[in-house]
Amino acid sequence: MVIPTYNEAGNIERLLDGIRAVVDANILVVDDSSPDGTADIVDRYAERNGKSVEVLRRPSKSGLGTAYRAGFAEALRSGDCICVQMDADLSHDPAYLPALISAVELGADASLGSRYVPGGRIENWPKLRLFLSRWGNRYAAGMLGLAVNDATSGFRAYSPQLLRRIDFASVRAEGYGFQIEMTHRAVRSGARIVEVPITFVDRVVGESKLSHHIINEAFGLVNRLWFTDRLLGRFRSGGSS
Ligand SMILES: Nc1nc2c(ncn2[C@@H]2O[C@H](COP(=O)(O)OP(=O)(O)OP(=O)(O)O)[C@@H](O)[C@H]2O)c(=O)[nH]1
Ligand SMILES: [Mg+2]
Repeated sequence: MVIPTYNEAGNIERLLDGIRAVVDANILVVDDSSPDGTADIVDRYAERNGKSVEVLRRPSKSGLGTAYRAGFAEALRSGDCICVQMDADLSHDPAYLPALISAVELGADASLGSRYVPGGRIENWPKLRLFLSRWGNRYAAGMLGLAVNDATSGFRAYSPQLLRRIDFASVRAEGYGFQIEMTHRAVRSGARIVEVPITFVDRVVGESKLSHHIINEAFGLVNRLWFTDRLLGRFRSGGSS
């Protein structure tokens, strides 16, 4: 399990307890020197609870995409394993982990915790935030032909074969863009993707890191991927499309 953190001191212990109550997994927290001491809290937690929890400390806040890449690379170094990602702010309920993981164990290449399939929900988001996320997802899926309902979800499981096949290390986007680009590469590689309905709860403790920059980056990325898809399509069809 790869969990990126920046200033999640008020959430991380509850999250680790929640995860360990439902799955037996190695947990890697990727922390960017959070000023609130998140990494030290994880280290103390690991001392009390054993070796299945570790923290990867990075020198400064470097964004979500680099945190996932570093985490997946570290996870795959220790061998082939299903890689799960989730936020540390308690928006993602560990109760969904068994469903996400077993979907991959049963043959899916990836499973997404989805807010936008029947049974999925969002609690406590302001209307503007809901609108942005819902229409952002529709735009990305429509433009790129993704055939998934929640391409920006940060709650996912990947098979090791898929992660290697899509060359995750070369994905450059951060934030929501990272999730979209990973989904795009997975779909283009012919991956079988399963969506598991989840109830997403807005964070109660700590601050959101969402910014205009992250939204602009995701929007620009979808347009860029749309354009390269068209170019590639032209080459493949001999310039006739
Ligand atoms: N290591 C690392 N983790 C980060 C960084 N930015 C965000 N995170 C973590 O990534 C997860 C998602 O970040 P959030 O701030 O919850 O962003 P979000 O979920 O897109 O937005 P909200 O729904 O408003 O909270 C959380 O666990 C954060 O602590 C970063 O630059 N580096
Ligand atoms: Mg969040």
